[in-house]
Amino acid sequence: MNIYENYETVEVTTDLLILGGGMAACGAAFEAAYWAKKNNLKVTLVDKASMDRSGAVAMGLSAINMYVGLKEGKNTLKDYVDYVKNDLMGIVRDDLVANIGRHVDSSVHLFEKWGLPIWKDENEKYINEGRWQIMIHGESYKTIVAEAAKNALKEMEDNGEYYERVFITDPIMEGDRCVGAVGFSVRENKFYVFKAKSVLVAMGGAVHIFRPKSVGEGLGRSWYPPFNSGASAYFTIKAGAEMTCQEVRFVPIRFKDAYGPVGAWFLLFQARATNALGEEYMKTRAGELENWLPYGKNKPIPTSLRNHLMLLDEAEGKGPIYMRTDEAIKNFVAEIEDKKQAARKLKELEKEAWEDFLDMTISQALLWASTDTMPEEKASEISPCEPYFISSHSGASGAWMSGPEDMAPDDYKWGYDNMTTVKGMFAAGDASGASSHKFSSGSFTEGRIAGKSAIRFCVENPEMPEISPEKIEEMKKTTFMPLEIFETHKHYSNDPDVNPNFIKPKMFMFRLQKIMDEYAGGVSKSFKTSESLLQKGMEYLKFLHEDSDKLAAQDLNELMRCWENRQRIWQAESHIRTVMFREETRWPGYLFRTDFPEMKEDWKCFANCKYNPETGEWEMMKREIIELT
Ligand code: SFD
Ligand code: AMP
Repeated sequence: MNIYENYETVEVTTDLLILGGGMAACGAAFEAAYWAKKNNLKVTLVDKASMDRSGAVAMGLSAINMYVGLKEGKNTLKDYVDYVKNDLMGIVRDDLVANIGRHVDSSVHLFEKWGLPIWKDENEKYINEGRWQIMIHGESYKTIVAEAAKNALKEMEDNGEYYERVFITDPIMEGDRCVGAVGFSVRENKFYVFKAKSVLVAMGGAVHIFRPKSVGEGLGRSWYPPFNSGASAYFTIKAGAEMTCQEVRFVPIRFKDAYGPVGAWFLLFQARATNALGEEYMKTRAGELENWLPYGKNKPIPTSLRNHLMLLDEAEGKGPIYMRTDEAIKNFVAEIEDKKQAARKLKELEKEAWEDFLDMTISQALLWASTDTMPEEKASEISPCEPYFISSHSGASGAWMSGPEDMAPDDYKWGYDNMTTVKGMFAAGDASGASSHKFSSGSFTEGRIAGKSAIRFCVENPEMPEISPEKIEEMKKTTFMPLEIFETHKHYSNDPDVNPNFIKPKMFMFRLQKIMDEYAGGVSKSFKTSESLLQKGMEYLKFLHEDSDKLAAQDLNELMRCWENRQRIWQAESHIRTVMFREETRWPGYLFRTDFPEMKEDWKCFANCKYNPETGEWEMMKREIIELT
């Protein structure tokens, strides 16, 4: 049986290939369209889902978390770089953060022009949630941004196009250059071969690598979107790109079970978080911050340290931990003497509290409704989530990037802005590392930077690379192998999910999550691990790698699930390897090395890794931190 022969091969030749349709990809398409038109070049975007509602912003958002306010004089670029650096305990690329920071405000102004409602005060000024965050009515945020990106491509006529519901699997390499990607339609019997002069990776971060807290009937619920499954990390690692900060996972504190974000409560509503005894761990445990200097004494206290203090309370059995929504709302109203005015303010706050979740985490509003929770009357539990890989929030994992020409130190640049160490391959958003706190607006902005730069690469490298047809045929076979395996063995047992000849993707995912949870410091281990646990985890991961050749798919949807898991294990492996390499604890509330429980000066550096596609070997390396003055 040769199932793959039933799938039509569709060849697409383009100049710039953008992978993903999220915030970074939309920014890339918007900007690249402008520069491509000037040079008569073609731009093609490919998303596994539908751009209107794909990626992390699918449900919408309630704030734009990166707005510097440079022109208004709200903050300086240095303020922003210092803030990000402190939050990541010193481990960031100043040049990348500053490059996004100096352009991000203009992206936000574009969003507003395209119709995104941003909260304004009586003087028409944006209303801030915190110093860097501005409030939006953002249920339709992604639809608005996607429309602008699609319009930019449509205006290019034959030179602009986007493919939706096409899942990207592997990079096409010719020598040391990335010259395209292959993938398959999740709806039609089609295999896609995209040939390009430059490729921009923006397929988001990774979820469901660690066992989630949501199991049983809640399975699938997570803070970050379950559809982002490590495609960016897989693609860049497999192409041989140097990766950075693969150990820096993000453990967000969220409203328990429905994963509602906490930012608006801490910053806008000024709520306190307390334990079951009513103690405020940020105060009672302040002494612990002395162990994490200089970061522990700076404001705001880094995210991983805030987590750490909460985890210490939990470890002593002082939970549940509560977000004191009731107290916060009452405090606002208590200051108002006029009763009518106070009632009006109460209604307004109630509305804002519900909108915060209806804008971006609808399930949290549903959980409140189903548990009779009126936030103005009853506090809600908060707790740490399972770890995610997302470099655009308070994590940092991703590809090691060439920095901006006019700012980056020599060691940080090797050609084009936002090019990875692989020729012709660019990255942005969650795909690029060491430039945290870019969020939705910064990811879009970084996409713009990378898109412009990737077009310049096409102009300066105009030859269309040759791709061997044999290689493509081999990739096609590999892509559809899970369907072949299922068809070959399906009659061996009477349950399509249980068969000694293959493994279904869901079972495979459970195995991966068990390994990561128990050996790499997941939720059940309170985010703690050690060399010996990691070694054991690597041993099991090796078996899992072998078993990935036996993944089986009953239909196209399951084929996608197979590939999602194939991609996840590469993110998992690079994580374990880098956690093992960094012999210290630097982000204690994300990951605690019990064998190296302290932060060390000689580890104030990047921990990078690189997979060699020729030999199959990994190389681990330290890279110096060079700060901008
Ligand atoms: O408060 C393939 N984020 C927030 N950012 C803000 O600015 N404000 C907020 O209020 C935010 N909050 C928030 C946020 C995220 C989530 C999930 C929630 C709440 C619930 C963060 C931003 O959303 C995030 O920084 C950006 O979206 C990152 O952009 P990008 O482009 O790196 O990732 P993406 O948007 O998720 O897009 C990924 C795309 O890749 C596609 N894809 N395509 C083809 N083949 C494959 N194999 C693919 N795999 C994935 C996806 O479909 C998608 O199009 S708060 O909580 O922090
Ligand atoms: P979150 O809802 O946790 O994703 O946070 C949204 C934004 O608020 C991000 O920029 C966070 O870094 C920031 N944030 C959340 N909680 C706090 C806090 N307690 N102190 C300072 N900043 C915070």
